[in-house]
Amino acid sequence: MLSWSDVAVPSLPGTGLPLRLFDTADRAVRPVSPGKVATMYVCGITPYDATHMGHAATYLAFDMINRLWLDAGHEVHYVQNVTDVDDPLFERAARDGINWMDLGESQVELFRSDMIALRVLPPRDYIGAIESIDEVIAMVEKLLASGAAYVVDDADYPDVYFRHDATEQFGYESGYDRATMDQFFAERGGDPDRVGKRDPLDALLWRVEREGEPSWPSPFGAGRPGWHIECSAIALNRIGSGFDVQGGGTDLIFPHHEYSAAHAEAVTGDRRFARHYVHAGMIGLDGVKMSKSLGNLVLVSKLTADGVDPMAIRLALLDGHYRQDRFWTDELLATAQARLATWRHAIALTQGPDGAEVLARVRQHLSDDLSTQKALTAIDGWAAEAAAGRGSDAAAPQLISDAVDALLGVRL
Ligand code: 5CA
Ligand code: ZN
Repeated sequence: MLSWSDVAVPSLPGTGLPLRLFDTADRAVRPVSPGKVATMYVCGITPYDATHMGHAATYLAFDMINRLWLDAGHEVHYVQNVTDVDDPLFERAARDGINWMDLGESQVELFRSDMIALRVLPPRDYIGAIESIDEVIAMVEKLLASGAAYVVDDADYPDVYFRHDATEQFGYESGYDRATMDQFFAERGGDPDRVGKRDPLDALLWRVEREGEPSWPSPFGAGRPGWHIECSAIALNRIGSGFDVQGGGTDLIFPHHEYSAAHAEAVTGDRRFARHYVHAGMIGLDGVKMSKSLGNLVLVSKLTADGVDPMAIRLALLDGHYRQDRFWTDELLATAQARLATWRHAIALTQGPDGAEVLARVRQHLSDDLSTQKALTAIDGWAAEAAAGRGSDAAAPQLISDAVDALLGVRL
């Protein structure tokens, strides 16, 4: 699938600091230690509705990681999927009387334009579920051959399921107990009551064709992939087992990332699919999580169509810690708009306080589990001083402008 167009990143003097991030599996902030090429897989959208502030916040968090790696001298191999075959697409398309593939394509196109507006760096590989069906089939074959998967006892619909306990370490990513797993499995796309499964927590790998649903041929019957195996296959085939960061929102901790990891680990025999599991908090509106299924959405495209500067949206979303659940409010946007104007005024001045010192502090805050708010405050301090006529560093306005662009993704 076509990724979106590249975004220019100014180079900065010196190099960035090694990044430390909270790892969901280890439940601690610890160093990410990539090699020359840093590798990241972030779960992409299910394209049945446009980009809302929750999606935007999550992709911005991972864009920050991408930018910090580049600043620290790494090359970044970033992979993202698009879940372009799934029930919500069929339901929305049927409701609106359109073709589900056309719906997917149009929403992916809208997502791309929103990402470009927000200056999110594009993934190197942007891969649809439809494009990866052969990869999924190859993995399911391996899982069946090793006994990690089985065909349910159902003559009409012999779907293929994954034995959740196929690997010894299952459950390490979320750290949840069985009761919590059962609850989230049921709430987030699982089918605990499916007749013929050996255990309620076993997860769908291949769903054989049902009347009126799309299907692709496979050795285990025409059908379509389950959800978790899509991300296992796409990541494994591009950045391999033991890649640096697996990302998404906290709603993907379980079951999605637990099973993506377990499917891959059952195939490779490795104990850890990703070295860091990183999750962004949920963005809500008026007290509830923003979600396509609830329909309480603030869309990036709606705000930009109303004339809101996408850089203000970006600043608003960075004005909060990425791991914190938080709310989108008009006040948050107004604060960001004022901040953007203040910064733009300051970088248009002919001099200001020492820019290199501010850059060092911004790098330090961001490398500490993406402390974006502290980074914004550091820039605020510089801008206030510059506006007050203090400081005589003539190179500072350009340096700050470049640092804000390269590290925060905000073009002033
Ligand atoms: N296609 C799957 C992942 S393979 C999926 O979850 N798609 S999605 O469109 O529902 O979500 C895309 C990304 O946005 C996921 O990482 C999800 O965790 C994140 N997300 C969804 N809603 C919110 C929200 N309200 N706040 C923050 N992030 C959110
Ligand atoms: Zn995913």
